Amino acid sequence: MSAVPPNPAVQTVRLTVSQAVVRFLQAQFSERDGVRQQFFGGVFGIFGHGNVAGVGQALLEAEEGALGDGWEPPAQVRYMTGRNEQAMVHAAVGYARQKDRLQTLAVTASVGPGSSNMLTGAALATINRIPVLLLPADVFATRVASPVLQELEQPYGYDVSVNDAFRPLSKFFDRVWRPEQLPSALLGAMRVLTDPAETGAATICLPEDLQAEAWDFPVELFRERTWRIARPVPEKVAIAEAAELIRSAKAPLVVAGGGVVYSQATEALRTFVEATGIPVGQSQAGKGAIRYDHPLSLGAIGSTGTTAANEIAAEADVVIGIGTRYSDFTTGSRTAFQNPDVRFVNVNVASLDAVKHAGLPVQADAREALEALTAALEGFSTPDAYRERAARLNRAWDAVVDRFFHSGIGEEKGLLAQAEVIGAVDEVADDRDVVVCAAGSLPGDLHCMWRSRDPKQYHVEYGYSCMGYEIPGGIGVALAAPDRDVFITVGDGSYLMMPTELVTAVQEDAKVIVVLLQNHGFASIGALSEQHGSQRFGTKYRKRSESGRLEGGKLPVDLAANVESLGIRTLRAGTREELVAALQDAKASAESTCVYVETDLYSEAPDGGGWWDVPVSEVSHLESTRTARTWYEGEKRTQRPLL
Ligand SMILES: Cc1ncc(C[n+]2csc(CCOP(=O)(O)OP(=O)(O)O)c2C)c(N)n1
Ligand SMILES: [Mg+2]
Repeated sequence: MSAVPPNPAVQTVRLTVSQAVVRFLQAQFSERDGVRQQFFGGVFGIFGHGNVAGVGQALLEAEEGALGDGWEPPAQVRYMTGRNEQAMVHAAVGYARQKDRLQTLAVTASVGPGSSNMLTGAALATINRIPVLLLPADVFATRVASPVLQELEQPYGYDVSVNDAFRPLSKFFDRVWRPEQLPSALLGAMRVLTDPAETGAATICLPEDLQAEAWDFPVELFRERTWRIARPVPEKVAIAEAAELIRSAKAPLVVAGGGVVYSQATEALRTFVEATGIPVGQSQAGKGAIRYDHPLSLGAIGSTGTTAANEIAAEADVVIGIGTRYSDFTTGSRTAFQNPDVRFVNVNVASLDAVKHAGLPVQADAREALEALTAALEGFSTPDAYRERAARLNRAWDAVVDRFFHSGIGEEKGLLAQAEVIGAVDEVADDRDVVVCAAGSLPGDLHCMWRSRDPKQYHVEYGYSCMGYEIPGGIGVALAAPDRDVFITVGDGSYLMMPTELVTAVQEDAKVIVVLLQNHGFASIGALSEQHGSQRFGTKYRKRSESGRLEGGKLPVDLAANVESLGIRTLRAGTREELVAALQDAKASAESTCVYVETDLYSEAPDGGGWWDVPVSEVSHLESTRTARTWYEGEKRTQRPLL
């Protein structure tokens, strides 16, 4: 306590730092377009000695309503126990993404491994630009008993802890050594979480002794606050320049990214493209920006794109990126745009993205910019022939998808192809249901084949493409949207990485439908390995054989039984009819269900002509590698710097 007496006019309340944190969380709201909502829909946690008697005690007090001083929480923040800290962050990301970043969850973890388990989740949130509040516990501020259990000691600095690893992964990072610092840390985190250009993981480290320490907090810290999520308007000159460039285009193309969806600009996009006749390719996060059957929708673009989008992209002279960060999958590792004179117009709230590919930056909210561009392009349209070509390409791709969905290969081979499984999910899912995925061969197949009918239907985490996101991320979606069915599509590898949050789904009565595809290994990386000359090395789940290599029999694991053991009803499907029936059963049920299906590791996906830069060894004694290297060097020749 400071020796200087405090200002007697400032009303204070004596609380622990943890009690102050929880009280603050209950008083935060966000608002956009006149709609206001509680910002923190809940807190996920796993307690250990680092947070059990600090944040844990404060959450208990909040749940009991034992606040003593008559303070009425403006909103209740539900506490949920998770099973793995990384998974809890994934669930928070799933929740916030489903809520278009207008709401999120906070996550509390114990000191040391509990906190460092959240690092992957922090990176995932920041890369995908999704707000999550992380509250890792930290080592004693007072150092009275250092080193404490789970403390990493650094000889060069005693103020360094494991939590410093959050710094490069967070959009906001603070460690609160003294209670007086808490207000600025909380307000700083809120500023970043509610800023569409800056958002990502906000991390506030709370030393375990400080969590339990009391201070006379100014009462005004806990007043109800409404954070308006900004819609930055474009500069007039930027719109004028963009409109002039677009008017000069012969073959313009929109690349729609996640920003279109988060900004709820899908109607504005439709109006814009219908007025101008500019067709739309979509990134992974942008899928859903326009309905799959809109005549100007070209579907997925880039490495896992459609022939429709990639054919138009190859010729496009003006590419209008909207809310996209142009990842390598979107640009086919900078091979998708082959017109030598191609120019870019980039609508983005973040300057980082707005200037990419030497683009003309329109730094603004997607909806605001689309409305301004529609007005500025009055009277402009691409020729009818261009519109018709887009519609024709759309229909041609849809016919390809149809063939893959109904190939009948499963019946022929006695083992379903992955595309047949996606087709069955597509058939059973309602327009508003959500399909969730993150890693493996499913994201690529879903990207090019899923028929998005609603802006929030397609939820593939492909910024970090993190195996293990699927189940907790899907649970986050289910918590955010209990009025929609959530189909979590997950491969065996990703399932094994992080299945345990299914227990949390049972606990929270969060209904999910897990479609578990068992192909005994990595179809994705296996195919990648083969194409790149590495002969599928180490990509199958096999026992060690007599030769000493991992080439023996299949592992006798029963993943369906594993799901069942976690409290989830499981249906096994062998044929397409059985699969459709099981999915319908799962949809009709009020409970979570897993539909387990064995699929072919060598399933084929349609080829949309996209490329992805994955380097092949320059020298090798293996013929397979040398052949792949020759192919790779040829492909590299089509890559452009776009400077
Ligand atoms: C955490 C993590 N580790 C490694 C990878 C690299 N990786 C991408 S896909 C994949 C295999 C996924 O296997 P599975 O879920 O069975 O899907 P399949 O490839 O069989 O479709 C791996 C290892 C990753 N994306 N995330
Ligand atoms: Mg697999």
